[in-house]
Order: sequence, then structure tokens, then C-alpha cells
Amino acid sequence: MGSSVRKGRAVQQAEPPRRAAKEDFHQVTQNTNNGRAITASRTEDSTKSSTKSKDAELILQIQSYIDKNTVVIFSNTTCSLSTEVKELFKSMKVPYFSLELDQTENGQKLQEALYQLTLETSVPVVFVQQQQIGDYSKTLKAHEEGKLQKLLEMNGPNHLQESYDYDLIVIGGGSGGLAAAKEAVKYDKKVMVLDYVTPTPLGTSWGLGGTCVNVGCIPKKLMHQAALLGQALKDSRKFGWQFTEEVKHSWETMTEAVQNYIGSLNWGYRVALRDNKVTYENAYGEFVGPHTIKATNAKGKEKLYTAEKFIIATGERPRYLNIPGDKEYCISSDDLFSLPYCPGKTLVVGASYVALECAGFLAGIGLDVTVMVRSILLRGFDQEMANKIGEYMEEHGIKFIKQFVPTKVEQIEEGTPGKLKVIAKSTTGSQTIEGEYNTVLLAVGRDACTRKIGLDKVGVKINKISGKIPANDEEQTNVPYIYAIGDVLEDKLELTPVAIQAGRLLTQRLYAGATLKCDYVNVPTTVFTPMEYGACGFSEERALEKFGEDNIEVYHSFFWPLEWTVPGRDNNKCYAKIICNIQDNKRVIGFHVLGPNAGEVTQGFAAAIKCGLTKEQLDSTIGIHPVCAEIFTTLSVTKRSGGNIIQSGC
Ligand code: FAD
Ligand code: NA7
Repeated sequence: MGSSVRKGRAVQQAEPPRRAAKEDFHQVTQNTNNGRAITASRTEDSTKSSTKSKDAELILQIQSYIDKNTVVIFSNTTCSLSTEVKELFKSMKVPYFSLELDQTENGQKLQEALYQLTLETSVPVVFVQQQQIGDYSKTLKAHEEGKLQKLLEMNGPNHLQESYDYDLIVIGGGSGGLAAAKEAVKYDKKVMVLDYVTPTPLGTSWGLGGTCVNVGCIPKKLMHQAALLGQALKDSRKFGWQFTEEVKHSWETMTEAVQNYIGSLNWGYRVALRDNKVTYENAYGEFVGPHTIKATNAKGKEKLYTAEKFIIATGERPRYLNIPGDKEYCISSDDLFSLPYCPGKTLVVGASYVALECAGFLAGIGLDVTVMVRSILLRGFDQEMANKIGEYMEEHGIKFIKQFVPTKVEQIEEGTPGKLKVIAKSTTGSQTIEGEYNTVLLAVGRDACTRKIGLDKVGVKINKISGKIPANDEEQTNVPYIYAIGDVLEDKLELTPVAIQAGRLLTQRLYAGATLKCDYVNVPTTVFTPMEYGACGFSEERALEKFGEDNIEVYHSFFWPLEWTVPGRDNNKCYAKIICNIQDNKRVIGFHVLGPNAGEVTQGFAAAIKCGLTKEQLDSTIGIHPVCAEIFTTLSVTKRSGGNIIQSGC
């Protein structure tokens, strides 16, 4: 027996979904004998119009699955008849969308709505070409009588042959792509992931897992930790530790340890894909036609695959300057974390978070580091915080060359590292300067990997300037069967957890009947500069711009971490700031912290901000003493007041 929907229940009065089309009604009544026209049932029911809007919403949700898919099976994972019906369509090589009601958010309610719509009392309930076929036995009968086949041929004589190799192909096995693929197999989908790393101009490449694992968050944070440990060693003497050995840092030891860890993650991802029965190909994916992709492996061997749906998750790669010597002699963050030799005296070009984080940890392990800044630090971030980060870095030995851009890089000496001459020109005048460095690290932005993946062949639009892919709030591109997630998306945050969340939720919407969309608002982030910076919500300048000065109250304070007092480390450098919307009950709309463990601190407050945190609630929260985060429970000085925020102790 199929699982019960709601036996013997009287037809309910659901409001007719607005999308009900009259032609559907004619078509259904003409083409099916036993299948009830769903629009008919809706039309009859609509007269009894005491229906709640919630029911109508659920019916609309069901209707949208029916509208969007050629074959829809409303099913239940534990129901053997549902499984048999799915096998039937598989044997006909016809792709189908199945909504597993027992795995679906609101499953029970959807079952009831399904009953109202179809009068079928048990799952499976099948629709083909938007027409109701019915339950298990009606579907089998329609198949025996050739009616299913006839309906499926409505799209053209070749329709039956048009079965896809996969339900879903994900292009790009990074943060977003892997999350989406692993989620999709949970719903019985046949999934393939293509991942291929095009080597850098210097030949660096890496394994499965994308930017974050190989050349992003993970090695960056581990190397930041190496730098913090250097500081901790210095502090430890003041806490009584005595050591006589010469303290020096080995780049090779650090890099090898970091790369070994990354290797274990790469392996873990491969095993996870295998265990989850996701087909993985280490090949470059490129659309060659509708629903069709060409996969080219490192040996140049090409294969074609088809899929019903695609997710583009190809991420971004570092940009170059297009000046003489950049690709020949400079490195990017894609090379840095596995550089087999210590980079030595380094020029970092760029002033966004990748540039400042790399400059920070290189200086932290004892290297001579200069940052060349074209305009401002950390564009897009709160500028007061950005400048405080810059000041702290400068006070801790990092040099800044401001308002200059490189125009040429020449090799003076070969070697590991060799020696390079950098010629740069002022952005404000005609002045030219030169400098010698062992390594030049370019961190001047990243370009979306979208221009060489055949998007023109399938009609997916990109932003011509940025290369980013515009998508609706369901990550769907202008081509309905192609979706995009992660760093390739236009106007979205470029962060690993964002890509993962978007990937998971997208797959749940595609295959599990979920409706939840990725919320890109109030996403917390942290910049791992020597003085860490955590932020969530509006920067001060954006808040002022949006709400106006009179409607914004900024509370702030310096603080001195207890751990920094004994070693006599900088007082009045760590800084806390919240931005409140006066018009909205002083809701906290911006959170900013400069200090140790800023990421750990920010994560918790981000949850509170998601819940609508107000200043009053912060004030009534009792702090944990003695920790840095407690400062946020005692903020009392407003910026407007100009009050004293200097701290002399804890
Ligand atoms: P990616 O992870 O970049 O994955 C894309 C994958 O697709 C790659 O493996 C790529 O090689 C592959 N690919 C590309 N084209 C094709 C093709 N045609 N066929 C097959 N495969 C293809 N985020 C944070 O949240 N926290 C941090 O601390 C942080 N630090 C960072 C530090 C650095 C130095 C950098 C560069 C980034 C950092 N990020 C951080 C950002 C984070 O890494 C990205 O937001 C995240 O990796 C994006 O995931 P994605 O799935 O969109 O793309
Ligand atoms: P961003 O955020 O795009 O920043 C690029 C930085 O490089 C920024 O400071 C730019 O200065 C600077 N830049 C850009 N072009 C040049 C040239 N020609 N010369 C000198 N400086 C230049 O890039 P990131 O790499 O830091 O980070 C990108 C994403 O990667 C990030 O969101 C993470 O998800 C990972 P500007 O302010 O424009 O003057």
C-alpha cells in the first residue's frame, strides 16, 4: 500500500491558486480519462472560499513543482510503491522530480494540500506534463496503456530518448560545489562534480576542495597562527618562561605542516564524495550545448555529459596587473601558501583583506614586509576600523607605500628567492619610485571563473565587466536549469560559509521541497590581520548614508585584553564599536571589534544580531569577566558625545 495521505477526508475548500490556467483544464479533460484535472478540482473548490491563505500557499507550492517539471512524483522515502514508480520512470530513462514528503519541511501539511488538490489518498501521486496521472496503480495502468509514453512525446518525438546522464552536474568542487553535491545525493539524485585547478602562471596547483581549503581560509589562518605564536613566545618571557635557545622561524617546516594538513583534507573530500556516491571527475567543465557539458582532464581527454540541472560553482582566481614582469616574476596567494622557499623581503601589492592578512603573517614570522596601496585600505569595510588596522600594522614594523601602483617588475637575480626590482608610479602625481624585493605578492583582486566555461553556448548572462553571474534570490541564472553559487555570484559576499549555505539550501529547494532561501544579510566576517577585526552588519559610513546621522547612535570604547597587560602590550589599540538604529528601538545594525580572537567574539554576537539584538538587550546581558567580549555589555559612551574612551585597566 502507498502511504496514506488522509483517507476519507472530504474535499476541502482551497482557494484557487492564481497561476491556474484555463487551457490546462481543457487539455487535461481532453487528454486524460482517469486523471482528474487539477485545475478543475481547484475551480470547483474555489466556490467554498473560507480557505486559509496558508493552504493556498501550500497548494501554490505544489503547483509550482508541477509547473516546473515534466514528471513530478509526490513520494515518500519509506514507501515501496513510491520506489517502484520511480524505478518505472528510471527504466523509461525519463528524468523526474520527486518530492519526498517525509523528508520535507512542512511535509504533513503538504500532504494535506496534495490531497485537496488531487483527491488521491495515498502516495505516490504522479504528474506528467502538468497532468495528473494519479496514484501507483493508475500510473502503472497509464504506462501499460501507453498513455504515459504518449504524454511524454508531447514535447517532440525525441523526448523519450532525451534522458540525462545525471540529475545534477556541479561545476567546481570548492566550498559551495561540494556542499551542494553532497546534499543532492541525500535525495536520491545522480550527481557529478567536476573540479579542475588550472595551474598558476608559475605552475602551482592543488587538490580537491577549492580555494578555501587549498589557497584561502585554511592555510591563511594556520599561517596567521604561526605569527601569533611568535608573539606568544615574546609574551611568555614576561609570564616567567625562560628559554635560551635561539628563536627562529622555519618557513619550510611551517609550509610542509600546513600542506600535509591540506593534503589530508583533500583526501577527506574525495572519500566523502565516494562514500556519498557522487561521481567525481578531475576535469575542466565547459558547456557545449543545452544540458550538455564537456569535461577535459589534465591529459586533454574529453568526455561529454548531460544533466537535467547544473550548478556553477567555479569560484575566482587572482587577478594580475598586466604590467611587464607580473606573470613571470610575481606570485599570488595561489602560490604563497605552498611556496617551497621562504619569500624573504616581500612587497605585497593591494590593500584588501587578502593583501593585509598575508602581509600580517609574513611580518609576524619575522620577514621584512612592505604593502603598496593604490588608494585606501580595506575598501568596503568600516574605514575607521580599516585605518586602525593599518596603524597597528605600521607600528609593528610593516611599511606602507601609499598612493602608488607598480608599473614594471624586473628580475635582478635568479634564485629561491631571487631578487626583483619594482618600479612604481604615484597615483596622485608624476613621481616614480623603485625598490628591491625578494618576492612580490600580488593581491589586487580576484576574477570570477566564468569567461571560459561556455556560458555563451547556453545563454547564461554574465556581468560583462566583472564576469560575475547575476541570479535571482534562488540562485537561478537567466537559464532556468542552470544555477550559480559562491564567489561567482554577482553582488553577494565572497565567503566560504556563504557558498556552503547557498549550496545546501539550493539543493534542498530543488530536491526536497524546501522553501528556505539563503539569507545574505548580516553575514559576519573576520579579517585575520595581526590585530584581528570582526564585523557584522553595517559599516559606520554605510549606516550614516542609509539612515542619516540623526538616526544613528554609535557606542564605542577601547579595551585592553587582560592577557596583554602583564607583557605590557599595546593599550588602547583594541577597539569595540556598535552602530544602533535610533528609529528602530536602538537595534544593533553594525558590530565591529578589533582585538584578539575577533572571529570567535563576532560569531556569537552575529547570532544575537540575527535575532534582532537591541542596545537595551546588550546592556541587560551580563558579561563574562575577564574576557574581551564583555566590553560589548558595558558600552556607554556615544561617539556623538565625544566622551573619553581611553582604558587604563580591566
Ligand atoms: P571555490 O572554493 O574557489 O571553488 C571553485 C572550484 O572550481 C575550484 O576548485 C576551481 O579550481 C574549480 N573550477 C573553476 N573552474 C572550473 C571548471 N571550468 N571546471 C571544473 N572546475 C573548475 N572565506 C572565508 O569565509 N574566510 C576566510 O578566512 C577566507 N580567507 C580567504 C583567504 C584567501 C587568501 C582567499 C583567496 C579567499 C579567502 N576566503 C575566505 C574566500 C573563500 O575561499 C571563498 O569565498 C570560497 O572558497 C568560495 O567558494 P566557491 O565554492 O565559490 O569557490
Ligand atoms: P579586492 O577586495 O577586490 O581588493 C583588491 C585590492 O587590490 C584593493 O585594495 C585594490 O585597490 C587593489 N588593486 C586593484 N587593482 C590594483 C592595481 N592595478 N594596482 C594596485 N592595487 C590594485 O581583492 P582581494 O584579493 O583582497 O579579495 C577578493 C576576494 O578574494 C575577497 O572578497 C575574498 O573572498 C577572497 P583599490 O581599493 O581598488 O584602489
